[in-house]
Amino acid sequence: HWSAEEKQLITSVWGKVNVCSWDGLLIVYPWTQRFFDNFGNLSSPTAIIGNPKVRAHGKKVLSSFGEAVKNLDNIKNTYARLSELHCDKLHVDPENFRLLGDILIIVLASHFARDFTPACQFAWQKLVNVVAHALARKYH
Ligand code: ZNH
Repeated sequence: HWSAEEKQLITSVWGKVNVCSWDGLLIVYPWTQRFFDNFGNLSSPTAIIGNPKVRAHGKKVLSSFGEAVKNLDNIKNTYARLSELHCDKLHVDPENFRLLGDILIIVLASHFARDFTPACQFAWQKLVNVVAHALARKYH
């Protein structure tokens, strides 16, 4: 559950996000690339950053993440269908949701620098944990 301050910290930062942490995931944790063998050339960081399919997918994931920001009090239900999809169809190990959350925080912190206060870090850490948990919920 969220305090008014946490909600404010999350939405204020989210409103300014225009960076893509998806490339970061594929670069920092290269084994995550194996889910995207139909995306073409991922052989180097330059290839990843320049790859239009990676870019499109990053946008998709980030905008889906935005649904959590909009529905802070109902994240579980928001991701119920996606949790099933990632488990049953895509077979993505839920550990990867945690990795993506970590990268998102690092990207936000480096982007917002002094505005990324400890209180802000805390609220975002909580959010990425709740999202990862909600996405992992339908795994069995
Ligand atoms: Zn994911 C897909 C979201 C993470 C892998 N995804 C997807 C989609 C979405 C998402 C929305 C689309 C769906 C449809 O179409 O229906 N994700 C998401 C989110 C997150 C994620 C929100 C967090 C936050 N994913 C993830 C990770 C991984 C993944 C981490 C690994 C590494 N996904 C995936 C895949 C897919 C998806 C593989 C499919 C793609 C294609 O297209 O093929």
